[in-house]
Amino acid sequence: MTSIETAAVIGLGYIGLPTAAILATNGINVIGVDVNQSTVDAVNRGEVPFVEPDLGVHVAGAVSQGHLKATQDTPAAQAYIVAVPTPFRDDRSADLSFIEAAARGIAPQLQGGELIILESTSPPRATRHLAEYLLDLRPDLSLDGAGGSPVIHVAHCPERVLPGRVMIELVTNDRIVGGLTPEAASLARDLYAVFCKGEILMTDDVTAEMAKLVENSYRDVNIAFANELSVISSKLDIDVWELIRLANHHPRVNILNPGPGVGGHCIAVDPWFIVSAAPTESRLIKTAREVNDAKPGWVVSEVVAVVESLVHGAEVAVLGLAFKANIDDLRESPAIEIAVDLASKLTGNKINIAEPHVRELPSRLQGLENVELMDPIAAVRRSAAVVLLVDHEAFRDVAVHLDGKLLVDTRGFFKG
Ligand code: SAJ
Repeated sequence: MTSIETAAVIGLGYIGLPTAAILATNGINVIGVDVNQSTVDAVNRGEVPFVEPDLGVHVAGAVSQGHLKATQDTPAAQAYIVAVPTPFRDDRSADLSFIEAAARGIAPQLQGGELIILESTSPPRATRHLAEYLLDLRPDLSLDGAGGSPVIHVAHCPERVLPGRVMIELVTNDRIVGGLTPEAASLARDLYAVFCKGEILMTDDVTAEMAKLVENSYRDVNIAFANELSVISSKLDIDVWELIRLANHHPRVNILNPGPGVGGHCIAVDPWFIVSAAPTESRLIKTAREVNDAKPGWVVSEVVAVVESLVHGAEVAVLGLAFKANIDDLRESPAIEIAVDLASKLTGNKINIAEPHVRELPSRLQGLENVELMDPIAAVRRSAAVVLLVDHEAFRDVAVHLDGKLLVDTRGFFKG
């Protein structure tokens, strides 16, 4: 049983808001903190500023019961959960400035006894950095009570939920809790046990940080294998989907799906944190990143070759901009890279983009003369070539309109 009654969640994004909502619907008084006033206002109205199944019901319920409210200012609380972005810099090292900004908000509120959990995906030793940063701001506190000083408890608890299934996986996934001290790990375990029905596994902070990075790198390496097979298969003129389907009949083979590249803010980012921490040793992990990052460029050259075989001025349908199926998240999306590149390479062709999960084109595609957002069937009907970039269910309906058109199906969507 946790003794924590009040928790502040710093960062109300794709992870922070679901975590705040699930804690609140399980009886914890939660104050969500975000720098963005429109996010704060939306949450206080019981609304969710992005698409995630079932999250709206949780937020609306928690706000109406008075268990969840949002503010721009970090309040006093017994626990702080930091769920802010950790992007990478140009040199691919992690940018911890959002974590430091969160710490500057928390530090003045600390009295001793608080639990501070870093949830953001972080490079090795980021949790230690957060603790040291807090203690620099508050030298009257300590991690071990040395000299009778009040203690703060610092832990890392990486999130591992899959966008699109967040509200289910928050409850059912196992969780890793890494404490700077065993007591910090126990306190964090007790807090997550309020809503987590999976196993809660305790370790130290750096192992917890690495576990999260390793999970996403494992997936990245396996997707890179599939993507490499798709390029090899194209060269050998064989169907990669059939190849993988056949190979996967082996009881110990499970090849993932090739695609237009790896997107999202996790799998395409996290492996770099490992590479940055151990550059000489991370050879496979680095190569996998490079293979996946090269895939959008390869798709563009395939599409350009197809379009060159068509009559001059033929229109091209591009289906999907999101980073994966059935979500509205366009961050780090290879589909956008491809669409932008096609628009600049195929200036004599109209690019008809369909993305049923957004109402307007992202800024990088706005104002381009040869690009228009339209509904999927209209896009396909007008076009001589069709490029499927995202396997949104909403695109099933276009299958009957593909006859006579040249198809570049980067996901094998129309095979299934
Ligand atoms: N993809 C492929 N082929 C595949 C699987 C995925 O090309 O066979 C592509 C997707 O289209 C997408 C990208 O990879 O562009 C990533 O998609 P994903 O569904 O594999 O993963 P994410 O980024 O949505 O979420 C991942 C998850 N990590 C793992 O599955 C190991 C999730 O559990 C993590 O919580 C999340 O990263 C995170 O926040 O780190």
